[in-house]
Amino acid sequence: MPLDPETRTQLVATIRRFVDERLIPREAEVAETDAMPADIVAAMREMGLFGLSIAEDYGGLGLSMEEEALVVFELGRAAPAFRSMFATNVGIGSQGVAIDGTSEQKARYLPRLASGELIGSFALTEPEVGSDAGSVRTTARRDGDSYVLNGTKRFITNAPHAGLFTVMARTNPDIKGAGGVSAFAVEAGVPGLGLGKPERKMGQQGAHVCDVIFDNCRIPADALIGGVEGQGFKTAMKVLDKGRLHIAAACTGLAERIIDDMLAYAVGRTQFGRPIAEFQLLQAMFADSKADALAARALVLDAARRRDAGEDVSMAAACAKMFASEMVGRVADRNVQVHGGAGYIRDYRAEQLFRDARLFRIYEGTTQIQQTIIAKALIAEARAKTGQRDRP
Ligand code: COS
Repeated sequence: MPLDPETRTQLVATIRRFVDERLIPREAEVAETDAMPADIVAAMREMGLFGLSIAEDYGGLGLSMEEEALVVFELGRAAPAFRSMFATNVGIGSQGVAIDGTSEQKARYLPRLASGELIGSFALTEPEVGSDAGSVRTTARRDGDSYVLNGTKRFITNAPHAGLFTVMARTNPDIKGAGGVSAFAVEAGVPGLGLGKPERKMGQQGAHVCDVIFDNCRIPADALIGGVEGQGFKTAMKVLDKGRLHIAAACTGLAERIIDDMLAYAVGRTQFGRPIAEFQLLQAMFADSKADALAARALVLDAARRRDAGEDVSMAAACAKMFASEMVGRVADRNVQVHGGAGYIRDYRAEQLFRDARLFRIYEGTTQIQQTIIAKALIAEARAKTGQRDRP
């Protein structure tokens, strides 16, 4: 059920206040300590942020994609590590079960993911498998009432905190590509599941990433998401279609915040006897940044509404993710430039947000993968229109 306009406005305003009053003032502390304060996580739980996208029947807020985007525009204004804390529960760490899980799997996991009691993580990437997601090497061998998992997953966001992993593993070694992959809901703490040490990253301190290692890890057969083998790659792609819209919304929010920072600095800083905001070369940067952010907002909302209407938005989500992540990179770079020497100094936020924003062009599919998805869809459309076969 879509929220009525008044509730929606209130929700967005509440989140904006939370970001301004509770999150932005703690950015330096989180970046310094590389830890998320317990009181912030508790407040996020209380506000229902872990369950934004999970259906109300399972204790979530059950937001539509458009509503989620509006909320994430606001949340995206804080340093991205804050959003990362609950984002896997809203997106890639819950949606495998939410979209394709059996009713037992949904009942078992979604309420605890929605409340934030359980952190969900998405385990697709491997040391040898990144963009080529169909060539997963982790194996899941059926053995009676169990599957036995072997392999390593790499750079898994929130893995150090996770209680539940959505794991893509090959159940059919005879099918080399996507069709041999299945998705599993794997609980943390099962024997044979180990974690690597948290990685040291370029940015987003406070968000944690590590390897997940399966060494003869035995899980019950009913952990197979949806109960059907060979569907795991498609589950992952559906999860990522939604995830990419969420990321695009986060990029948009961050760009809008950075534009505010850029202007606040430029009206206060004087050179040549005038605020630097009065110089036209800088004004071009403000204008380009504003147009960039507005375009991303429009792109995200259009794709979100179309997803809510039941359309296939793979291509639109790829366009939104590609544009918004590249866009926030440009805006973050201009902000460093506007700040001049101060843009390179840790005590100002410009350099942190520049480093933080860099990840958006990489995870949940690089810009180059988004381009591939868009081009493939366009070529398929053109072939359908012209009646051309796939290959002459
Ligand atoms: N939704 C549902 N099904 C989808 C789909 C989608 N968005 N995209 C593809 N599929 C289906 C296809 O229809 C096809 O099904 P059939 O075999 O029944 O025809 C199957 O999945 C394989 O699709 P395809 O041949 O297009 O797969 P490719 O191996 O060419 O891979 C890309 C496509 C490159 C787009 C995919 O591997 C990808 O997204 N890679 C990036 C992964 C990523 O984002 N990694 C980041 C880590 S997660 S943080």
